[in-house]
Amino acid sequence: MVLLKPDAVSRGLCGEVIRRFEQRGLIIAGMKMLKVSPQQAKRHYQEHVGKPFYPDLIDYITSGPVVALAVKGNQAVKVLRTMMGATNPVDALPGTIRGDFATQMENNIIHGSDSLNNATRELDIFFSKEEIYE
Ligand code: IDP
Repeated sequence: MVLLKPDAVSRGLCGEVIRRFEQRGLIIAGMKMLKVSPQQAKRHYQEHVGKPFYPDLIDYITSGPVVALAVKGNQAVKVLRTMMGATNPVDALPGTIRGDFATQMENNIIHGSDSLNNATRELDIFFSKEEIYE
């Protein structure tokens, strides 16, 4: 499950990021633009409740439209996480999405699930079953 975060949308980077996924051979099985509701944001980021950056994280992800993607492919979680680069863009290598397009942790362009279990949980927040295609 990928979210192109509000800064990716406002900076016009969605096409570039999706192009990289498709070029790599990953399959876009679902895609939609939406404004994340506070309820969705709290479910999505439940593991970060209580951390100092949590309020800003919720404010940010609900601040403007995002593009949600259901992506599949061979070892898709691992491949996507590698393509995304380190959470802190300062540490992200050139050639990764964050390494090429971001410098700030709070505006790091993209979310990608870190496990299949989390992908299933997160897909359920943003997609109905009918919105994901074989
Ligand atoms: P990930 O997005 O690489 O999976 P997580 O640890 O799940 O990283 O954190 C979720 C998001 O929360 C990050 O993408 C980043 O935007 C934000 N975040 C994580 N740690 C910090 C921090 O220490 N300060 C500010 N924002 C943070």
